[in-house]
Amino acid sequence: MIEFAKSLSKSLVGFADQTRIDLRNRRAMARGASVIGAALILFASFARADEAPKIAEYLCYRTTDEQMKIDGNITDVEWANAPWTGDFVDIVGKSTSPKPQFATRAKMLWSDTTLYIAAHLDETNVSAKISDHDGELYTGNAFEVFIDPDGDNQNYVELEINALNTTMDLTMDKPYRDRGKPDLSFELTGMKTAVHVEGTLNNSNDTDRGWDIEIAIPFSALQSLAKKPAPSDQWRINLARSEYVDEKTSKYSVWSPQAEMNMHAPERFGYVQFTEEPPGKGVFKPDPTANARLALFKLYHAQRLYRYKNKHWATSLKDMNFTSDLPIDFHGTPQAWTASVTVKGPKPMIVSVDQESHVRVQSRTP
Ligand SMILES: [Ca+2]
Ligand SMILES: [Ca+2]
Ligand SMILES: [Ca+2]
Repeated sequence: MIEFAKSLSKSLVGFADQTRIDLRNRRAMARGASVIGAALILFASFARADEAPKIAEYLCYRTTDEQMKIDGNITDVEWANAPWTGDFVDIVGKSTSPKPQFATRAKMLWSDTTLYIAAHLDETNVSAKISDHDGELYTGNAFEVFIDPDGDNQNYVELEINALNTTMDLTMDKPYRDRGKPDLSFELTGMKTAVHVEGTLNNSNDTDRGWDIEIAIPFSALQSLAKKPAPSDQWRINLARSEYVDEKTSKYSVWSPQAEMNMHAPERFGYVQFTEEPPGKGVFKPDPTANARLALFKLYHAQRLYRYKNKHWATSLKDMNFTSDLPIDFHGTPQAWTASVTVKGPKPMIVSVDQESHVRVQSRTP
């Protein structure tokens, strides 16, 4: 069995390195139930445990215009002071990963009421088919936004938009790998979106330049997930683009590298820090729990590999041959486990993760 797992692991990691997502697999992933999908995600993540690329960071400045016009024009004065993200990278984000075929970059702004997102996607053949809201947008080229405001890996939003300005929005109670379920009935109420095509839509007889997207998400639409942000708060957000390279196969490029072929690993979403500083003057403050989270998710993936081989969770770190630079407090039974790391500093905290990748941060009483 272990030999089989090893050879499967090898072939799946090889496959995952191509960072292509077969349509059939995407459908299964959307339903959250594919055995191959689960194994592939498992091994892809295991392969990168020690060499995960850096999680992206962004300073989100306030807009001076409380009523930004959402018309798809992202070159106007409102957006001038918002910095571009770097060009999106391959979803796995290894130094050896291929460069995405087309460049993608994005900007974000905020106001008292609203999170604004702009994106530019280079594209030689802008196309979109689905026109019904909450339709299967993943069957075509799309831009995607993932938002986990409180960074607990549970109860996060996925938004997809195509070049017809069709949207699909849903919440996940937890990631698919943890048996989470999508809730398509969730609506980003009051959201405004617009798309501007630089070229011709659904006409492959010419060469297009790309498409621009402008999105305004009212914080009130996220009230079931989070309070609206205060200055210096950080939310976990990722931005992604799926691009079909043939009829059945899409490739992902992302703002924050996911380190595996799986968008539904919220611990890899980027850090967006809301600031009131004037444009260009803000300072990004690294998350004090970041190293604890990295150590705990390395353990989480080791546990998943252990369970794959043994059909139950490990009950000690020794069972997994797991070592860590940070001292980890571990409690587990074959059915459930939790692990925590104490973060020292002026405000000591205990960061924990459990078998459903639920992250909790508590202040430690002295
Ligand atoms: Ca959450
Ligand atoms: Ca919906
Ligand atoms: Ca065209």
